[in-house]
Amino acid sequence: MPSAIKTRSAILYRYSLPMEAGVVLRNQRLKTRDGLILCLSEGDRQGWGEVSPLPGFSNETLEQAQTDALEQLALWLNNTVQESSLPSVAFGISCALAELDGALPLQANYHHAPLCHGDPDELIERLSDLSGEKIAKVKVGLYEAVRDGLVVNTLLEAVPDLKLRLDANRSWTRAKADGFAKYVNPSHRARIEFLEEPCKTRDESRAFSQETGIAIAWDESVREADFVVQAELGVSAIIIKPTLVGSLSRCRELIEQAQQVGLKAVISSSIESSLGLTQLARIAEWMTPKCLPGLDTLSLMQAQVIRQWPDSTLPMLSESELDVVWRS
Ligand code: OSB
Ligand code: MG
Repeated sequence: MPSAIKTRSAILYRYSLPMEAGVVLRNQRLKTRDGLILCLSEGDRQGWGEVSPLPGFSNETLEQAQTDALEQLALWLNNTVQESSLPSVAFGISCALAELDGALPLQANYHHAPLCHGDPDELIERLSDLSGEKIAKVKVGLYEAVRDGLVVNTLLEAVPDLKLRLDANRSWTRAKADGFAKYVNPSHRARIEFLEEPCKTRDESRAFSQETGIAIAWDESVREADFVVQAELGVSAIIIKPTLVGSLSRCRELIEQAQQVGLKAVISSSIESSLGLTQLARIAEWMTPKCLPGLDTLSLMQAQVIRQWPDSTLPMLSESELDVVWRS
């Protein structure tokens, strides 16, 4: 409809948010989280999306994402959308288009697995305020594997209805992973919903799981070229980080493949701003309604952007406080 084309407009914003001191990702300190926010308008409807490649995880840089996002916006204004090859751009544009079409439901799953970075007492405190299913996520592999094992054992002992998700980010050798497992009481192991990527290779992780009875999940592997979604002994879930995976339809495809073979699909954050994070909560409710998403990353930032995460008291940056990169 040519008349609809005339009413289209787009804005691209850029944000830079200070992070809490000490957020370290893959051995690099993240002092600020930088990203792009786009707003598509058509008639009186709007759709927003976030394009924030994550340093150390995304293959594209923010500069590359910005160049590509600008091309995509120009294409959209010309009514010739095509999916970007950069996952962060494909994700952000597809969210904005889905909002514009009313395809992304407003209902959201704001329950998420609280993230523990080391202090078990602080986690136990937070769990006591939690309503519903008690699932927490603990980052392991940062300190001694033995200490991680003791922390996990202590948590499972202290909170009888707790289930844990653990994440080692491929930091262990088989020997270290075994050192961890040794300290986790075998009768508690079934309450480890999964341990993400314990070892440096997938083969080592599979063998670890089969020999210890601790379920594992694929996260980094999902983004590797040779990865195939399949049922495997000891594997209980795949982690889906849409900013690293791509468009909503690509995410949907992975989720369906996982569900078909009996794997959980867990929507998870790549440290998006509150705008992207609230959309991930909506995507989780929409596409994985029975599964708690991994979205406990807002507290790593010192501000929110445009959309409020429920109950967050962080200050909010509005549109007028963001830098405009480009507007049509
Ligand atoms: O290791 O899974 C990770 C966030 C950014 C980059 C990598 C990771 C994460 C998270 C997100 O852990 C939180 C979650 O999955 O619960
Ligand atoms: Mg992970």
